[in-house]
Amino acid sequence: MKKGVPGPRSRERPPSRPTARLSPVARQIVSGDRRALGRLISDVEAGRTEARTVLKELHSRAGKALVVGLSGPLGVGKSSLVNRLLQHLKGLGRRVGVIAVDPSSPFSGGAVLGDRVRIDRDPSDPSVFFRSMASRGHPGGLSQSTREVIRLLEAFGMDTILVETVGSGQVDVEIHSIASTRMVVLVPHLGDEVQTLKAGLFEIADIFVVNKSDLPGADRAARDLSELAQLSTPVDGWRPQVVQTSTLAPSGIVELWNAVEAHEQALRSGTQLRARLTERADQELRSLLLARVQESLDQELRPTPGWETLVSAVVDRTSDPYTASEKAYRLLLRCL
Ligand SMILES: Nc1nc2c(ncn2[C@@H]2O[C@H](COP(=O)(O)OP(=O)(O)O)[C@@H](O)[C@H]2O)c(=O)[nH]1
Ligand SMILES: [Mg+2]
Repeated sequence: MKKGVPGPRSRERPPSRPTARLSPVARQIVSGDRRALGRLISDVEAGRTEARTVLKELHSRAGKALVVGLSGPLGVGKSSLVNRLLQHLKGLGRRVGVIAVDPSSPFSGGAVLGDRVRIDRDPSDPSVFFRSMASRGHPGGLSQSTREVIRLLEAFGMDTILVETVGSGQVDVEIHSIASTRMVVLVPHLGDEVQTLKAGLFEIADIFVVNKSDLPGADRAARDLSELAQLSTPVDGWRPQVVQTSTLAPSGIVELWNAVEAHEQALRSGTQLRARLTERADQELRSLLLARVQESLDQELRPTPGWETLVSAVVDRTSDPYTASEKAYRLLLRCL
């Protein structure tokens, strides 16, 4: 194990900090109560305020896990890779949390779309915890829920968190950027997949995975991606690496995990780790603040006569909406 990369850990829970001052629910989480964790995650997803209280308590206990994002188009084999990585990580003695941000990921036995892969899971295995998250709901936003579920899994004692998302636009890019190592998964015939990744995932890949390398064209695809990677500016000495895998054989899984560890090592020995953590904290604060402002707007400003007057003025064309919104902004500041 290289210096600075967390783990491998034993399957035993790490020595815990004193829990006497924690609330009962927070204590259940840090002591490894899976049912309590499941319930709290549901509270987080529903945006219940009780969850917020526990999240506050647990923040200082989180932040140490290696968070790995797997993103890319539907059907490229992300869930299959998660399966294979899990086997490897269990062999390393890691405790792994898996989050699939995908309504149709059948972790919980939901409908299986087409021939998509079901993650093998053993509910009694204490070293693994799965959660699939619906892409709808989430009053505070899907990205915020993801951050909070990661926080809970870390406090629960997971040292590795795998986050699977489907490459589809801005929300996916946002969730993907929560991870410290970001994999983008593709398959040998890259044409269409590369097009669908124009949303920006491509720029935030630390590792490109050419999965289904048992199919023809994998070498070619890997070469093309390596050439692209060579054009990028190295960050802390790291240029995106390209790894070929096949979950059928399986092959390339160990190499893939080694690339993750090498990337974490590069992050830790350079300036990027702090930069990424700062970017993540900045995004989270912004998202919480915007939610708070939105709440004040709906609950405190919109019911006031001042707001109604501004709206009427726009309707009567005695004010334009731009001027009215400036005035509304000043009114809102008074509400905050
Ligand atoms: N030939 C081949 N098929 C694979 C490989 N990995 C996954 N698949 C298949 O690709 C399909 C989609 O896999 P899945 O893991 O659900 O993809 P996801 O949508 O990206 O999570 C399934 O039928 C898998 O059996 C691979 O390495 N080689
Ligand atoms: Mg999947």
